[in-house]
Amino acid sequence: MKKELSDFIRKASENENFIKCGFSKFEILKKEGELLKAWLDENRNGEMKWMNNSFEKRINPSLIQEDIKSVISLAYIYDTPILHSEDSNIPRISRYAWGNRDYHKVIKKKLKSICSAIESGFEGVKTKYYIDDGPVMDKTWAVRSGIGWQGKNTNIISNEFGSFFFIGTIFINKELEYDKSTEDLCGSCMICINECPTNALYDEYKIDSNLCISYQTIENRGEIPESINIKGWIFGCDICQDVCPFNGKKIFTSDENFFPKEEVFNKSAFELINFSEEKFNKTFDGTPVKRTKYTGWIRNLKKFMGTL
Ligand code: B12
Repeated sequence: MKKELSDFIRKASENENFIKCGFSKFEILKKEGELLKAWLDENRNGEMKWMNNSFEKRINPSLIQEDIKSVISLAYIYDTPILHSEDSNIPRISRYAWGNRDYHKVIKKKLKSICSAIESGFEGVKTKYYIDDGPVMDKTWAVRSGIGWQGKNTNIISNEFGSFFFIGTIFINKELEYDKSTEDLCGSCMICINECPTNALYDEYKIDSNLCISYQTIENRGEIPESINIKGWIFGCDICQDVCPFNGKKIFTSDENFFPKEEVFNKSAFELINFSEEKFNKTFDGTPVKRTKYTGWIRNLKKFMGTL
């Protein structure tokens, strides 16, 4: 059953175009939990207080589903060969968010289809799936499942595919053929740390969200501190991934959902700031950019234009 089920899941994930699928044994995340607690105690999560509130579930998913035996981690590439304009007057939206559809929706549908196939193919199997939408440590499980290692920029990096991929997580009540964790290949490289313009990567493998351009332009609901230069980014930031040597592999998605939205791609700040609230809502409906709301959109563009 173990082999048959594992093979079935690998095949189902391939059918949904995940580039990697790995399995790990379910355990309470003791060591990672301590690191997460230290991070939260130092307020490195900024105003993302939902991370404190769900701490116990994050380190012990059996509080979400009682009988978990294994964790399935899946990687879905979102990188495309399209490049941002080199013109520094053109604002940038990060690659994961510049497309036509929100990854939560796209990936959720795929995870749902995999889970339905597993549950109808094997009696007594129960699953629960997440894609950055629950109290789950997606990266920790991905490391344990052999998807990649956690790099110094804190993202999960695969030697074969780089790091421009989303991570889906499935909990399952059966044992599987577990994968080995992969070796950390960051070595003595410090490029991401040296290139982060706000020093958000305050130490190797450690990030302070308060200083991260991604946090400031997406999650922060208040003003962006004067001391933070958003370096041309108006939603998210890709600098620590763009400079990573493992991202030169040119492995791209063919999923249309993640190609840039024409109406906004490489458009001037003047054009973008003139969007009415109605136009903003219509343009970004069903995309990650909606998360910052119209007020965040205008705030980020004003900051970009130096008028904030
Ligand atoms: C909160 C959050 C953020 C926050 C905090 C970022 C962070 N690094 O945690 C902010 C808003 C800044 C953010 C930004 C981004 N995010 Co985000 N985010 C999350 C979220 C919801 C939780 C992550 C979490 O638990 N953080 C808690 C802290 C404690 O974790 P950590 O930084 O990994 O810290 C660990 C290390 O420091 C480690 N550690 C400490 N010392 C040492 C020493 C060594 C040697 C090692 C190996 C480790 C280690 O211990 C800590 C605990 O495990 C996840 C989705 C999820 N549910 O998991 C997505 C997620 C991490 N984000 C994702 C993405 C794509 C991004 C962005 C690229 C988006 C963008 N372009 O703007 C940026 C990347 C910025 C960056 N360098 O991390 C993807 C990452 C995919 C991948 N390949 O890794 C995820 C997994 C979503 C998904 N399911 O696909 N994000």
